[in-house]
Amino acid sequence: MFKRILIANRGEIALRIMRACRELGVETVAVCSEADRGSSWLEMADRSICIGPAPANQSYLKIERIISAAELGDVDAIHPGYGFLAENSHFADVCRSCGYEFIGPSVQAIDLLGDKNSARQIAKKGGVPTVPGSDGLITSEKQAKAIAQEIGYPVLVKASAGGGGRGMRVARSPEQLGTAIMQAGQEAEAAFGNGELYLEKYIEGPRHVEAQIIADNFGNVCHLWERDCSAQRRHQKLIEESPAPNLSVKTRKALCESAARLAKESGYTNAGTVEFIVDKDENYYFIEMNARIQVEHPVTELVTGIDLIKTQMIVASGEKLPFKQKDVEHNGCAIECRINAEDPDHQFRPCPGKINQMIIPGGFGVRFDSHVHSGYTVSPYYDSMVGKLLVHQPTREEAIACMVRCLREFKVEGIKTSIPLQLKILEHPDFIAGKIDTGFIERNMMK
Ligand code: MV4
Repeated sequence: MFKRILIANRGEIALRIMRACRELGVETVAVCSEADRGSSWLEMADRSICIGPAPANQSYLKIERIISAAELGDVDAIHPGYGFLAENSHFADVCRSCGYEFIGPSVQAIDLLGDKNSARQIAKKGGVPTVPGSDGLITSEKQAKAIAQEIGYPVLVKASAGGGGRGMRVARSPEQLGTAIMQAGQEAEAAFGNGELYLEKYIEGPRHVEAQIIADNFGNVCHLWERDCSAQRRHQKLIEESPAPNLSVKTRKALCESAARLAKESGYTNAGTVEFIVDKDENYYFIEMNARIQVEHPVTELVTGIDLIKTQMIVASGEKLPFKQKDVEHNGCAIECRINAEDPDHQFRPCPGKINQMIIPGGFGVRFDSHVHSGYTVSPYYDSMVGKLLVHQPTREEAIACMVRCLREFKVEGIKTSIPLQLKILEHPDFIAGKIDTGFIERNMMK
């Protein structure tokens, strides 16, 4: 195991990693921006180093400064958390070239999966279901129209360099397809410097189901079952749960085994998430893979009893996975609400400011992963997520009841939060019935 690691992140996930390290006997070096200096989560590190001004591109995204801090702190490895540099293959490469293990997948795997078209090709090769569409990139409008004619409209034009909903255009007719290709291509070129596009049949109102996987450096790959993340608005997840409701055991098993196969096929190591969309008839299709630990990883920790951050550390330090697929259990139901500082009266825009008072719920099967407390000021410079409230109960019905109880118990004064919206979702008859797809929130909550 490592002696000391640097955490190239902030807030909730930095604290989560410090806690895991403390339990493993691994020392931690935290980095922070000037805006975060003095924050209480930094006190949980053995040492903290200020690496620059508040804007992330001058601190948390500045590779040279992070490497300087790693040298100063004399660490063995770097954990990137999520966001910031987590899926930057150049950063992973620099870390390893400088002699610091990057706690994540190989540079090759990040690049292979970061390109959505190549990820799709790998999935096909591994027999993982993909959405009907182009065999590779779109090379001309004429070719795209021929493919669309064959698979049928509506179709979705997607950027190879996209992901998380960026660089996508729906086309419902040949006329729209020309425009969609032009717009998606320009947007992708401007945002990613890569205008490559591919085509898929557009699946209307799908569920978003993702499978957690973890792999060691010896070819052992396990899936840790799935999470349903359909409760999102504008690609911001609000509620995640496991197991996915209203999904047959057969589909769940097949989807999760497909995810493990994709990881195996791509030579993937460390923790990752394979995203699928599931249609009304329970057909599931691979859409993309996230080469990082995700925000919602504790949902999986609760139902499997496996500490994902510790397991990341174990496999990154060159040890074998401490469990086999047959040992991975799935017990009960876990639900997570991402508590965001946002204003429901103004299109849910971020609502930074000082938390004057905060009362955190507790009780049986309740977990709150957060770096904030009464008196903490939520910075306008970073993500507006202030914490993740999780419950773990024997059944979904009990988990919903527990989460509703907790959300009502939660008191946050000084800033507005997503709590009222999450309460409304959890009390909606369709959510309670598990009838939820990616259009649910816009359809039911935005009136
Ligand atoms: C799709 C789709 C329908 N059909 N692909 C959005 C983000 C990116 N991960 C892929 N996304 C989608 N791809 C096909 N062929 C619908 C979405 C989609 C979506 C997917 C997952 C979670 C939320 C979503 C919200 C809107 C659209």
